[in-house]
Amino acid sequence: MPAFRTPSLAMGRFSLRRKRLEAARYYKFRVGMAALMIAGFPLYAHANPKPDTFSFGHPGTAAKADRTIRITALDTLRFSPSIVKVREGETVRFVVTNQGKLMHEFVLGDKRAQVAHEAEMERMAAMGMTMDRDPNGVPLAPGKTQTLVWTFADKPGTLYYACHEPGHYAAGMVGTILVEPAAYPSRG
Ligand SMILES: [Cu+2]
Repeated sequence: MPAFRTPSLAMGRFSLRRKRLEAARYYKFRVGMAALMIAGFPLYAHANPKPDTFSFGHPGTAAKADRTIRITALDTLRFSPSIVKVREGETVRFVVTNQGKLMHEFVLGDKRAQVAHEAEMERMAAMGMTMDRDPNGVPLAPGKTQTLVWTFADKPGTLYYACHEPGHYAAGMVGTILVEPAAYPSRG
Protein backbone atom coordinates (compact mmCIF):
# COMPACT_ATOMS: atom_id res chain seq x y z
CA MET A 1 0.00 0.00 0.00
CA PRO A 2 2.62 2.67 0.86
CA ALA A 3 4.32 1.94 -2.46
CA PHE A 4 1.02 2.80 -4.14
CA ARG A 5 0.20 5.81 -2.01
CA THR A 6 3.49 7.66 -2.19
CA PRO A 7 3.48 8.63 -5.86
CA SER A 8 -0.08 9.98 -5.80
CA LEU A 9 0.70 12.01 -2.67
CA ALA A 10 3.83 13.36 -4.32
CA MET A 11 1.88 14.31 -7.40
CA GLY A 12 -0.74 16.01 -5.27
CA ARG A 13 1.95 18.09 -3.60
CA PHE A 14 3.53 18.88 -6.91
CA SER A 15 0.33 20.15 -8.51
CA LEU A 16 -0.51 22.18 -5.41
CA ARG A 17 2.93 23.77 -5.53
CA ARG A 18 2.53 24.54 -9.20
CA LYS A 19 -0.88 26.12 -8.56
CA ARG A 20 0.62 28.30 -5.85
CA LEU A 21 3.45 29.28 -8.16
CA GLU A 22 1.02 30.20 -10.90
CA ALA A 23 -1.11 32.20 -8.49
CA ALA A 24 1.98 34.04 -7.27
CA ARG A 25 3.01 34.79 -10.83
CA TYR A 26 -0.46 36.06 -11.69
CA TYR A 27 -0.51 38.21 -8.55
CA LYS A 28 2.86 39.68 -9.46
CA PHE A 29 1.58 40.41 -12.97
CA ARG A 30 -1.53 42.11 -11.62
CA VAL A 31 0.42 44.19 -9.09
CA GLY A 32 2.83 45.12 -11.86
CA MET A 33 0.01 46.20 -14.16
CA ALA A 34 -1.65 48.22 -11.38
CA ALA A 35 1.64 49.96 -10.58
CA LEU A 36 2.09 50.74 -14.24
CA MET A 37 -1.39 52.22 -14.46
CA ILE A 38 -1.04 54.27 -11.29
CA ALA A 39 2.52 55.45 -11.91
CA GLY A 40 2.56 55.58 -15.68
CA PHE A 41 -0.62 57.39 -16.47
CA PRO A 42 -0.25 60.57 -14.45
CA LEU A 43 3.31 60.69 -15.75
CA TYR A 44 2.00 60.51 -19.25
CA ALA A 45 -0.96 62.82 -18.80
CA HIS A 46 0.34 65.44 -16.37
CA ALA A 47 4.04 65.32 -15.46
CA ASN A 48 4.89 65.41 -19.12
CA PRO A 49 2.97 68.49 -20.28
CA LYS A 50 2.20 68.68 -23.93
CA PRO A 51 4.07 71.35 -25.83
CA ASP A 52 1.91 74.14 -27.20
CA THR A 53 4.09 74.82 -30.21
CA PHE A 54 3.82 72.47 -33.15
CA SER A 55 5.50 72.28 -36.52
CA PHE A 56 2.19 73.51 -37.98
CA GLY A 57 1.76 76.48 -35.63
CA HIS A 58 0.73 77.44 -32.10
CA PRO A 59 -2.27 78.80 -30.15
CA GLY A 60 -2.80 82.46 -31.01
CA THR A 61 -4.15 85.53 -29.28
CA ALA A 62 -7.79 86.31 -30.06
CA ALA A 63 -7.05 90.06 -30.22
CA LYS A 64 -4.52 89.44 -32.96
CA ALA A 65 -6.75 87.22 -35.08
CA ASP A 66 -6.75 88.21 -38.73
CA ARG A 67 -10.20 86.74 -39.29
CA THR A 68 -12.84 84.30 -38.11
CA ILE A 69 -13.78 81.01 -39.72
CA ARG A 70 -17.01 79.40 -38.55
CA ILE A 71 -17.29 75.64 -38.62
CA THR A 72 -20.15 73.37 -37.64
CA ALA A 73 -19.79 69.84 -36.26
CA LEU A 74 -22.63 67.54 -37.25
CA ASP A 75 -23.97 64.20 -36.01
CA THR A 76 -23.57 62.89 -39.56
CA LEU A 77 -19.90 62.78 -38.50
CA ARG A 78 -18.96 65.61 -40.80
CA PHE A 79 -17.76 69.19 -40.45
CA SER A 80 -19.33 71.96 -42.46
CA PRO A 81 -17.53 73.32 -44.37
CA SER A 82 -15.21 70.36 -44.95
CA ILE A 83 -12.43 72.48 -46.44
CA VAL A 84 -11.06 75.92 -45.57
CA LYS A 85 -8.15 78.01 -46.87
CA VAL A 86 -5.72 80.00 -44.75
CA ARG A 87 -2.43 81.77 -45.39
CA GLU A 88 0.85 80.75 -43.84
CA GLY A 89 1.58 82.80 -40.71
CA GLU A 90 -2.07 83.85 -40.41
CA THR A 91 -3.86 83.90 -37.06
CA VAL A 92 -7.38 82.53 -37.41
CA ARG A 93 -10.20 82.47 -34.89
CA PHE A 94 -12.03 79.17 -35.42
CA VAL A 95 -15.51 79.39 -33.97
CA VAL A 96 -16.85 75.86 -33.91
CA THR A 97 -20.42 74.91 -33.07
CA ASN A 98 -21.64 71.42 -32.30
CA GLN A 99 -25.11 71.36 -33.83
CA GLY A 100 -25.63 67.72 -32.91
CA LYS A 101 -26.67 65.74 -29.88
CA LEU A 102 -23.43 63.75 -29.75
CA MET A 103 -20.13 64.77 -28.20
CA HIS A 104 -17.61 65.99 -30.78
CA GLU A 105 -14.29 67.78 -30.78
CA PHE A 106 -12.24 69.99 -33.04
CA VAL A 107 -8.56 69.08 -33.17
CA LEU A 108 -6.27 70.93 -35.53
CA GLY A 109 -3.09 69.35 -36.85
CA ASP A 110 -1.15 67.67 -39.58
CA LYS A 111 -1.75 64.05 -40.51
CA ARG A 112 0.81 62.82 -37.99
CA ALA A 113 -0.80 64.77 -35.11
CA GLN A 114 -4.24 63.44 -36.07
CA VAL A 115 -3.06 59.84 -36.13
CA ALA A 116 -1.28 60.27 -32.78
CA HIS A 117 -4.34 61.92 -31.21
CA GLU A 118 -6.58 59.12 -32.50
CA ALA A 119 -4.32 56.47 -30.95
CA GLU A 120 -4.23 58.36 -27.64
CA MET A 121 -8.02 58.73 -27.54
CA GLU A 122 -8.42 54.99 -28.15
CA ARG A 123 -6.00 54.19 -25.31
CA MET A 124 -7.77 56.54 -22.92
CA ALA A 125 -11.21 55.27 -23.91
CA ALA A 126 -10.06 51.69 -23.31
CA MET A 127 -9.05 52.72 -19.78
CA GLY A 128 -12.33 54.53 -19.24
CA MET A 129 -10.50 57.85 -19.00
CA THR A 130 -11.01 61.13 -20.77
CA MET A 131 -8.24 63.16 -22.26
CA ASP A 132 -6.90 66.45 -21.02
CA ARG A 133 -7.57 69.33 -23.32
CA ASP A 134 -4.88 69.69 -25.94
CA PRO A 135 -3.63 73.18 -26.91
CA ASN A 136 -4.55 72.42 -30.52
CA GLY A 137 -8.14 71.37 -29.90
CA VAL A 138 -11.43 72.10 -28.20
CA PRO A 139 -14.06 69.68 -26.89
CA LEU A 140 -17.55 70.23 -28.27
CA ALA A 141 -20.40 69.28 -26.00
CA PRO A 142 -23.80 69.02 -27.73
CA GLY A 143 -25.10 72.43 -28.72
CA LYS A 144 -21.96 74.25 -27.56
CA THR A 145 -19.74 76.70 -29.39
CA GLN A 146 -15.99 76.83 -28.71
CA THR A 147 -13.25 79.04 -30.04
CA LEU A 148 -9.75 78.00 -31.01
CA VAL A 149 -7.38 80.78 -32.04
CA TRP A 150 -4.53 79.40 -34.08
CA THR A 151 -1.43 80.99 -35.59
CA PHE A 152 -0.32 78.94 -38.56
CA ALA A 153 3.37 78.30 -39.08
CA ASP A 154 5.10 79.94 -42.04
CA LYS A 155 4.77 76.74 -43.95
CA PRO A 156 2.34 76.12 -46.79
CA GLY A 157 0.76 72.68 -46.91
CA THR A 158 -2.26 70.65 -45.92
CA LEU A 159 -3.56 70.41 -42.38
CA TYR A 160 -6.70 68.88 -40.94
CA TYR A 161 -9.36 69.46 -38.30
CA ALA A 162 -10.80 66.28 -36.94
CA CYS A 163 -13.02 64.76 -34.30
CA HIS A 164 -11.57 61.88 -32.32
CA GLU A 165 -14.61 60.83 -30.36
CA PRO A 166 -14.62 57.01 -30.66
CA GLY A 167 -15.26 55.99 -34.26
CA HIS A 168 -15.76 59.51 -35.62
CA TYR A 169 -12.34 59.98 -37.24
CA ALA A 170 -12.52 56.52 -38.82
CA ALA A 171 -15.98 57.43 -40.17
CA GLY A 172 -14.48 60.47 -41.88
CA MET A 173 -15.13 63.29 -39.42
CA VAL A 174 -12.20 65.30 -40.73
CA GLY A 175 -11.87 68.56 -42.64
CA THR A 176 -9.01 69.96 -44.69
CA ILE A 177 -7.10 73.20 -44.17
CA LEU A 178 -5.16 74.36 -47.19
CA VAL A 179 -2.32 76.55 -45.94
CA GLU A 180 -1.41 78.73 -48.88
CA PRO A 181 1.85 80.64 -49.34
CA ALA A 182 1.67 84.21 -48.01
CA ALA A 183 2.63 85.54 -51.43
CA TYR A 184 0.25 83.42 -53.44
CA PRO A 185 0.66 84.28 -57.11
CA SER A 186 -2.24 86.33 -58.39
CA ARG A 187 -4.21 84.68 -61.13
CA GLY A 188 -5.85 87.86 -62.36
CU1 LIG B 1 -17.39 63.74 -33.65
